[in-house]
Amino acid sequence: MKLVIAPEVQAALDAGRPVVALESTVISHGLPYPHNLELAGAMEQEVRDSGAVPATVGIVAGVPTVGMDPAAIERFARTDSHNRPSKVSRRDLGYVIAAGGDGATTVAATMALAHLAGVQVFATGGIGGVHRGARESWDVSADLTELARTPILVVCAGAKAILDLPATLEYLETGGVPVLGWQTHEFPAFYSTSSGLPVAKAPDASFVARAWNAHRALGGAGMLLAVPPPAEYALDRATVEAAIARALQSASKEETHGPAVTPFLLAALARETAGESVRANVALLRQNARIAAQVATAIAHVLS
Ligand code: PSU
Ligand code: MN
Repeated sequence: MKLVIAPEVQAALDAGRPVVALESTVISHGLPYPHNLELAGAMEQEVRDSGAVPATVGIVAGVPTVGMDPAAIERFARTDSHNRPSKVSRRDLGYVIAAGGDGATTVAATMALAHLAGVQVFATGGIGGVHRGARESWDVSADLTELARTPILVVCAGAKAILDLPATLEYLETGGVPVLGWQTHEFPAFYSTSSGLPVAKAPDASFVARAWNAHRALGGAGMLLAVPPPAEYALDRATVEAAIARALQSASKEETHGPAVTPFLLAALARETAGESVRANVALLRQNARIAAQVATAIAHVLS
């Protein structure tokens, strides 16, 4: 299988300099155009400004790519319902590569490709998790099983608020996936800072680097660093919950299933909150890119 690693990314990896992977599903399915295109550029810039090299990951015309070029990123962003790269989770990688199409990688698929390239740190918004009603639907994101098997440190704002957060944390514990809170004892709820669920607190990037290295030395795989959204953009938890309840209702009315559920709910939530959820999403993604670069830098220092 051919794997393309951008020359700048390869050079950084060879020299032991920090690299941060970024996913492409959030570009093609997570945010509306043009917010998604601006965001993709802004995340790469945040990583650079903090001294690391960004590597946006996706399947470009059938080729798994770590470090997509601006033209490919723009193609993934300029989409509508008739023309959209497929959403590629771990199970879909082989198919999309064989078919030769464009594929936007989820957290799970991005982790798989980033690890293959030798990248250790990855910044995203919210991971997938256990869906509400999973007892009936069995809808548990492959992001969770990937975290249990692939050694990547994922910097996120927790799991998407549309999920069952307590069940998601239970699942991560079962998989041996550490969940650290960035300067907080509370698991963030993506759009809002508080979920009421406790996690272990990481005070700074060098602490995260040491915890990561110890976890890896002990045979652990994935790890989560959960960063609360910036306070000035965070939404009130009760408002978000009410909007989610309405979004879930329309999802069940329209009988949305499978991979379509997450994009459907995110779009419904954007409508329900008059775009406030999109502003919060963009702000937290940029912040996560910045903190991921600091952590990748700390890991590179500990190793050298
Ligand atoms: N969080 C967001 N926007 C997104 C996603 C997460 O704010 O678009 C994407 C990520 O790529 C994540 C995926 O891996 O949704 C999870 O989808 P599913 O629940 O179908 O596994
Ligand atoms: Mn799912």
